Order: sequence, then C-alpha cells, then structure tokens
Amino acid sequence: LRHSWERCQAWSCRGFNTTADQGQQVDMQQNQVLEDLEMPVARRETENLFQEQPETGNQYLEDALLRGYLKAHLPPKVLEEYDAWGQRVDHIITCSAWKRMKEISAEEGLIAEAYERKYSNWSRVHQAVKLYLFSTTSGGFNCPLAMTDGAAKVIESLGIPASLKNAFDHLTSRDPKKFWTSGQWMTERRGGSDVANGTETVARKQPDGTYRLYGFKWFTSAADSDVTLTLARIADAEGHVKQGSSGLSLFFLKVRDEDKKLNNIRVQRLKDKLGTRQMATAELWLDGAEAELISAEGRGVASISNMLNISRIHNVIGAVASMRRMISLSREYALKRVVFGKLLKDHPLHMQTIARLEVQTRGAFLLLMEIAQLLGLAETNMASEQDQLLLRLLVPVAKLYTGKQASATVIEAMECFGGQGYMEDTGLPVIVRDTLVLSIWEGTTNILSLDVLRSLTKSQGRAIAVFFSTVQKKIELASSTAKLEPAVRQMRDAISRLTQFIQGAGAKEAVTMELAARDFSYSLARIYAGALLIEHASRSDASAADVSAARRWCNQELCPAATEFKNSSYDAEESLMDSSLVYGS
Ligand code: UCC
Ligand code: FAD
Repeated sequence: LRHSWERCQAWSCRGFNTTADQGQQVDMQQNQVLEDLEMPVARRETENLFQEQPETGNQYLEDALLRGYLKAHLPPKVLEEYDAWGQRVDHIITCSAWKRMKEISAEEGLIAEAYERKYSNWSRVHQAVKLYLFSTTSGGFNCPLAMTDGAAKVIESLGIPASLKNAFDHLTSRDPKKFWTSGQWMTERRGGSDVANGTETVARKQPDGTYRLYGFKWFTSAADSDVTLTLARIADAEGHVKQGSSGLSLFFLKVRDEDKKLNNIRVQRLKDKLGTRQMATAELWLDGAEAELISAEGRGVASISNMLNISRIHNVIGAVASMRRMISLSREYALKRVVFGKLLKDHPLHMQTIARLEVQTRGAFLLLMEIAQLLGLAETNMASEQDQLLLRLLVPVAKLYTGKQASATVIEAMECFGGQGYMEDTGLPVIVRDTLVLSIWEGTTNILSLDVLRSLTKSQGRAIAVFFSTVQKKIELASSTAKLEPAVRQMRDAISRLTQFIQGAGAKEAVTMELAARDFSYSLARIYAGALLIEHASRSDASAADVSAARRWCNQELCPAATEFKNSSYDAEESLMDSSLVYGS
C-alpha cells in the first residue's frame, strides 16, 4: 500500500498536481501545452524572515507572473468541437497526467482487486484502503473509478451476460492498454434526484435488437470515459413511452466506436464547476446513440441502484480521504508556524480544534471500513441476511453523513492555516472546493435520508432490528472496559431515545418520518459510528487516544431525532411554520 501511495504521490508531484493538489485549477488544455514548462518539485531555501511552508512547492505553480501571463494568453478551451476539415469531433482534451492516472489505476488493480477477490472477503477492504490512499492525490481520477466500479458491479450482478463479457473484462483489467472507465448518465435537466419523473430520453428499438437513444444528459462526469450506463424510456411501435419509474430501463453504451468516433453523441458544453475542475463534466446530446438494453424493461432504477450503492461507497472513501488530508496538513503546519512566541502545536486551543476534527475523521473512517467489510462478505457469499440488510442501510447513512462531515472538516481545517488557508496557490482551496461536491452528487443529503427510510420500509422493520442488535453487541463487548463506561452509558441512553422516537413517530402520520428523515439518519450515523469507536477502543492494544476518541464522539448529541421530536419539530404546524419562516408570511 505504501508503494502504491508513493507512486501516485510521486506522479502527482511531477505533473500539475503537487501533494496539496495545487494545479487543479489550471485548465487542462493549458496544462497540456505547458507541461514541458513545469519544473520538478524543488525545495526552496527560506529566509528566516518568512514562515516555513507546510509542503514543498512547484516552480511553475509558484510563479504567479508566469501563470497569470499564460492564463491570459493561452486559449482556455478544453473542448475541440471541429477538426481541421470542419467535421464535428467534440473531442475532450485531457492532459497527460490524467491519462497517466488511468494507467496507474489499471496497474494497481484499483477496480480489478474487487472482482478478482484475491483476498476473499477482505478484497473490498484492501481495495478501499488503496483508494483511500490514492483519493486526494488522484487529481480527481477517483470519480471515474467510482463509476467504473459501479458499472462492473451492475454487469456482475446481471451474471456477466455474453454481450457484456468483453466490457466487464475491460472495466476490471489490470492492463493499462485495455482498461476502460465508465460514466453514469442519470441526471437530466428536470431531475437529478427525481430521476423517475425527470428522465425524458427515449430508446427506439432497431431491427437488430439494439436501441438508439435520443435525449439530453445534463451532467455527465468523466465525459472522456469509454462506456457508460444510462436510463431511457423505451418507445412502443406508436412512439409512446411509459412515464414514471416503471417506464425506465437501463442501457449500456460505448461512447466511441472502433474509429474513436463519437456514438451519435454531441457535447453541448463542459460544465463550469466550483471544484473537481480537473475532471471534465459535460452536457451531452444523445442523437441516436447505439445502446444495449441490459435490465428488464421498466426495471432501470432498481438495476442502476447496484451502481449507485458502489459509487456512494466511493464517495465515502473520498470524504474520509479529504478529511484525513486536511488534518495531516494542519498538524504538519502546527509543527512549523510560530505565533505568540510558540509553535501552534503548543497552543492548547489550536490543538483542541484539530483534535475535534480528528475525532470526526475517526468515526467516518470506521464507518467506511465497516461498509467495506460488509460488502466484501456479501460478494463472497459469506454475508448473512442481517449483514446484507445492514449494508443496504449503512451505505446511504454513511454517504450522507460523511459528505457533511467532510465539508465541515475541510473548512475548519482551512482556517487552521489562517489567511494562508484562503490563498489559491497553497492548494488548500482546491481541496475544499473538491470536497464540497460530496454531499451533492451521488444523491443529496435529503435524498439519501429518504433512501434510508426506503431501505427500512422495504425490509419491514428487519433492517432497524439488525441495526439495534449490532450496535448493542458492539457496546456489550466493551462494557467491562472501565474507561469506556461513560461512552457506553451515553450510547445506551441514545439507543433508548432512538427506540422511543421510532415508536412515537411510527404512531404519527407518515409526514413525521419524512420531516425527521435527515435528523434520523444523522442519529443512525452517530450511534453506529459511536459503537464502532467504542469497539475499536476496547481492543487490548487500544491506545489512550482511541479511548478518548470514543468518549468524545459519544459526548455529542447522539440522537438529534429524539430531541427534535420532543421539541415537536416534526409536527404539521411546525412544517407550516418552516414555510412561513422561509417565505416570510
Ligand atoms: O452524481 C452522479 C455521479 C457523480 C460523479 C461520481 C462521483 C463518485 C464519487 C467519487 C469519489 C470522490 S451520478 C447521479 C447520481 N444520482 C443519484 O444518486 C440519484 C438520486 N436519486 C435517488 O437516489 C432517488 O431516490 C431514486 C432515483 C433512486 C428514486 O427513484 P424512484 O424510481 O422514484 O424510486 P423507487 O420507486 O422507490 O425505487 C425503484 C426501485 C425500488 O425497487 P423495487 O421496485 O424492487 O421495490 C427500490 O427499492 O429501486 C430500488 N432502489 C434501490 N435499491 C432505489 N434506490 C435503491 C438503492 N439505493 N439500493 C437498492
Ligand atoms: P434537485 O433534485 O433539483 O435538488 C435541489 C434541492 O432539493 C437539493 O437540496 C435536494 O436535496 C432537495 N430535494 C430534492 N428532492 C427533495 C425531496 N423529495 N425532499 C426534500 N428535499 C429534496 N449526474 C449524473 O447522472 N452523472 C454524473 O456524472 C454527474 N456528475 C456530476 C458532477 C457534478 C460536479 C455535479 C455537481 C453533479 C453531477 N451530477 C451527475 C448530478 C447530480 O447527481 C445531481 O445534481 C444531484 O443528484 C441533485 O440533483 P439536481 O441537481 O436535479 O437537484
């Protein structure tokens, strides 16, 4: 793992990306033109007068005049729409570092690992750890990897049909020349969350059994990918389509043909994004794109949910990795920055600030590992029914919770650098911007909170029962550890309040649970992560810091849903008042 990380680190230092992901803001085409000008990392002698930096820099990135001049003069385009002969080509230009990331991902088996299952049920943990180390130095390549893993998972869950065998082999290949990445084209203009009502793309069946897709995909990330999965409505002989979720089917398509020509796809434009700018997200017209139907008709959403659940786990990996990176940089800076006559690390209030971030990150990390373990069990037929229910429940819980944790953590950690944290050329704002998307894509916080309810409803109470029994078991094992006693007590109290909330809310109208969905999901996240921290701290070789992390985590409000329920926050009158507060009448 260390070797993998060092390779990626070395690569991201060599190119436009320093270890602090600095160059991500520079347009990709400019990067391509400029890459020869980029100098290897060089440590600069610092005069006593200046504050020592937390990381070494890059000569090109540090030369503001050079960058400013070139930025002003070079064309910022990253999309070549026409070739020299006037033919429409819509070629998305990516830099060599991006292409190299794809090669490294294949060589490291970042997707292959999960499907080779060399480490049996531990293969997913191994993959997750490698991705976790890779994530913040991947220059955004973690995004196509997430979707590629999701596509491979869908194909595998279909039993790898003969028509998709070749694609599966490419998606899970370790050979850089063979490795393909996949997109995930779900969002249309009218619906990113409400895919069931927002999808207008139509699929027309061809005499040879394939389909042609016509529609407009509003967000398509890693638009340079080789293949994609997408949703469309199959038109009948009269051209009519069925509306709603049951009218959606899932399709597989190749983005380009053998001659690298786009598959009747036109790039409308590239998105001008707040972050993740090193990764091209496009708006695409499908104008008769040839596609293969891969789900049963009308089962598109259920089929693509296999992809969603995998890419949401990757989102958790990205969230924890961002938190870890910003904390590493903050604590490193605290060893070097002197204020009021001593190092930042010797100011107790500053250490308390970082320690709080550390506690959050530990909780998030253990949630991630728990999910990776459960997924590994499920994929090697070792998961019990309870494990599977828990996995289904914990994926949206962890995605929504760690997305929010990561946003808050990176902003707080940015402040740990004072004014420097806000300066573009430190590379820190890039990490902040790239992190903020984690709570939006792959399902927003509210949508995932509703998905938590969906998973509970569908299991008819079994999932929440497994949740409670698993948490109880974890804290029971720790109850003999005296130092953890306060944490265990707080957890027992939270479990009891959560039980009362569920009984109380269950007796009310459905709207109560909808209004409570977010607080309820946060409660599940905090209670489950609390149990994991306690379990971790009760090992015989646990450190004092492990115990402290568990205790501190459990000192927070573990069950906000119970508190808000007691405050009548989910009552119909309060819901009306929400609207009055927002609209002022
Ligand atoms: O944003 C995107 C890519 C960004 C780039 C990738 C970054 C990756 C991370 C990088 C690392 C740093 S792609 C777009 C993402 N879009 C979404 O996440 C959509 C958000 N909306 C939802 O999730 C909604 O809840 C929908 C679309 C699933 C709701 O659809 P419906 O059709 O209204 O919902 P239904 O009718 O409740 O569900 C239809 C079926 C049901 O199964 P059956 O019919 O058997 O009862 C559901 O149980 O689908 C099933 N289902 C699921 N099953 C729905 N969701 C799930 C699920 N999560 N797991 C299992
Ligand atoms: P809306 O659904 O309009 O949501 C607006 C707000 O309303 C949100 O706060 C949401 O939480 C809230 N809301 C919606 N419904 C409810 C409800 N029932 N109850 C309470 N609150 C609700 N999509 C793809 O398919 N493929 C991609 O590759 C892709 N890449 C992306 C890359 C980036 C950088 C970004 C920012 C987005 C990308 N997306 C992609 C789209 C992304 O998945 C959607 O933007 C996201 O799912 C939200 O959908 P929306 O934009 O339609 O927002």
